[in-house]
Parts: sequence; C-alpha cells; structure tokens
Amino acid sequence: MIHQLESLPYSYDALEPYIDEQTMRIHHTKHHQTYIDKLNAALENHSTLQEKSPVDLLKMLDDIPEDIRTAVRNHGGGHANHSFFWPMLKKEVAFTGPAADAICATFGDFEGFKKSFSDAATLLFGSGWAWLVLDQDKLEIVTTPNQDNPVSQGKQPILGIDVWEHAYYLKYQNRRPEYIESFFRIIHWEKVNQYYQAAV
Ligand code: MN3
Repeated sequence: MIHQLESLPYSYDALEPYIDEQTMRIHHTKHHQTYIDKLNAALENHSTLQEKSPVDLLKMLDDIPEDIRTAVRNHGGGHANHSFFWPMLKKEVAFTGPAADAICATFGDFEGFKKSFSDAATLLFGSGWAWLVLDQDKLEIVTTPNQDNPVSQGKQPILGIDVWEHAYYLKYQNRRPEYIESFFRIIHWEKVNQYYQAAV
C-alpha cells in the first residue's frame, strides 16, 4: 500500500450549494479511495512502479506490463484525475492571472471559453472528463473517456471537470448542463494559474 487518499483541502460542505456535501463525501471517500485501492493492488508485485507518481505512470503506459496496464490506466487515472480535481475547486475566486490572460487570448473572452468548454463537457458521451490543456504552448479543450488523462497524449491539463454521473447525479440527476454551469462558480482560478505556470 503506497498510494494513500489525501484529505480534501476543505470541508465536505465547502462547495454547497453547487456541489452537495453527500456527493463530495461519497465521491472522495468511496470513489477516489477505490481507485487508490485498486491501483495499489495492481502494483503489488511491481516495486519499481510503486515508486512512481500516478501521473508518471500515465505518461509511460506503453511501458507498463500488459497484465496490469489496463488497471494502471483506469485506477492510476482515477487517482491522478481526482487528486488534480479537488484542489482546483473553491468558491468565489476571481478569474484573473496568467491562465485567465491566456484563456482570453485563445478563446476571445471568458464567455467564449465557458461556452466551448461547457459544450465539450455536455456532449461527451458516457463517463469521462473535459479538460483545458496545454499542447506544447497552445491551449485547447479536449475530452477523455473513462479515467484517461491527457498526459498520456503528452498534453498538460490545467483545468478539468469530472462528468461521470457519480460527480453530480445525487443533486442534478440527468441534468449535466446544470452541474457544468455550477462548476463554473467553483473554479479555483489561483490553482489553475499554478497548474498553468507549472506547465508552460
Ligand atoms: Mn469522479
């Protein structure tokens, strides 16, 4: 057991009313925990791989032994994606800073970005994630199925939304667009700036 669930950097009700306490609690203590447990199980007899971070594992999927590759991809991805997602959420943070400047330069303005990102997240069929990534030095919106992460394609995520139903179903049921609208109220832009500056 090398990977462990970190505490959230806020209380389970900190994102109310946009994401409800029960969803946050189950999502973190059940879903995220299960990805970690299954990643640890897959790596049980692979001591060298145990030393690598989830993101590093996702960057080298082709070099992962075939019998555990799918488990590392799915559960390593689940661990990496949620570890990225939780600190990127906070209420009432202003859209400002180097990432905001780059977003406006690429998408025209905040509303242009919000529409493109929301459309991508809404149209993604089934379970997965929508991301804002840096591909070389270019910002773009991509989606990934399941728990895939853009780092496996050499792209650096700087913002992402979990659109698995477990992320929103208790509060929003089938209304994914409402959840996406709420997501835009809880983007921690200071954290996005950190992700952006680490990636450029
Ligand atoms: Mn999730």
